Amino acid sequence: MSSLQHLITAGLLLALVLGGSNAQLSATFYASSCANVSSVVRGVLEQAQSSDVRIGAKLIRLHFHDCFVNVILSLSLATASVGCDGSLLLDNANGIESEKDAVPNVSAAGFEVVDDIKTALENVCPGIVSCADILAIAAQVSVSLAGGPSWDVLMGRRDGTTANRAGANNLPSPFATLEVNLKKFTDLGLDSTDLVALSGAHTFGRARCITFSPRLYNFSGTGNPDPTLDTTYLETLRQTCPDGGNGNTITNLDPSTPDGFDNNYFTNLQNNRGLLQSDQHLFSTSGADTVAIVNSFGNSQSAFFDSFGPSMINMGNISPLTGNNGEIRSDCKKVN
Ligand code: HEM
Ligand SMILES: *[C@@H]1O[C@H](CO)[C@@H](O)[C@H](O)[C@H]1NC(C)=O
Ligand SMILES: *[C@@H]1O[C@H](CO)[C@@H](O)[C@H](O)[C@H]1NC(C)=O
Ligand SMILES: CC(=O)N[C@H]1CO[C@H](CO)[C@@H](O)[C@@H]1O
Repeated sequence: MSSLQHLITAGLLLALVLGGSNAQLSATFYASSCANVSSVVRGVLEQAQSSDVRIGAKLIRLHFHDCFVNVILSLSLATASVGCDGSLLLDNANGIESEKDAVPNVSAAGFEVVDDIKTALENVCPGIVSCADILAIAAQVSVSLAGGPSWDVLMGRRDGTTANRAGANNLPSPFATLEVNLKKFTDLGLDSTDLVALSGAHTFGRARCITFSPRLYNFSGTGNPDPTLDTTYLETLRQTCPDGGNGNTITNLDPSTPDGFDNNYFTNLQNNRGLLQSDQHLFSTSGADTVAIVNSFGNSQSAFFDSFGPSMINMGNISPLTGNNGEIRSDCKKVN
């Protein structure tokens, strides 16, 4: 073979390897089996939103947690739930160690609405749409209902039959350094742009005082507040979260437009008004490549919107089960 042929062969092999894990995810996966899937999800979410303005934030966070089970910690790759496979939704039963019980998950919510979506879909196309895909579709519909960008959701994931508590406990932490959290993304094939764009989901939803109150009173054991925190915002947050008060009190992740999906999360960071320490690190870690990305998204909402969908697709591509692997659960809380 000529060196050109070698090059082409190598390129084809590489494409096969890279494309192999998600070859069957497609924007038209349900075109003939459940063409109305998106509008059914949208209908249930519009209804749910009328009684819970936070539901969209809850649902996109479920998709993130579902996808982010850390592969490295899995003891048995053959059976462990790695990636976007709906395992997060399983209740404890028959040897399933539910991810719902993992530490970062104590505030995860929205499970009832996932069940409502599943019921609505089983009524129109029984046994067709996986719970893992429901989370991916619900994430996109939630962003779009809150005024954010649209993107073509890739579908065709199947549901896992095991859950993995060790992995779920390895989710990124609000108290970790940028370096540690970025590594959790790069380990899963995501990059700095994905980390910054996806963190932009903190443009809506709420966080509990315990997830940021060390910044307000005793930052890193210094006895002082986090010096990167804007002093006016610090005073506001101290009123919401008094020292030694109820750690479960919630506040807006984006104080400027709490329920809208926009780029204010990034302008907040530029003004030292990031709520979580991990949010502010994206802008305040000196020399980090994330600083320029925050600036680009803070200065241009369309730059953020253009990146958000592709990064959601990258996240949704983390080790899905496809083909004959896994199953289509008929109840998202239980394996069939
Ligand atoms: C470095 C990565 C991340 C860290 C450290 C982080 C941390 C957190 C924390 C601590 C909370 C508050 C939870 C509580 O009150 O118990 C939260 C809420 C939230 N997170 Fe993240 N997160 C990260 C990435 C993401 C990503 C990638 C998404 C989605 C694409 C996301 C979406 C959300 C949403 C929407 C909420 C609000 C949920 C609600 O209102 O119920 N986060 N996050
Ligand atoms: C699709 O679903 C929506 C929302 O549930 C419903 O209004 C519409 O009639 C459905 N269309 C078809 C063709 O089933
Ligand atoms: C702050 O935290 C450090 C380390 O945990 C502790 O030794 C110190 O007593 C705390 N200071 C205050 C004022 O609570
Ligand atoms: C919504 C949900 O299922 N949350 C669970 C998270 O984990 C705790 C235990 O660690 C459960 O009590 C919650 O029900």
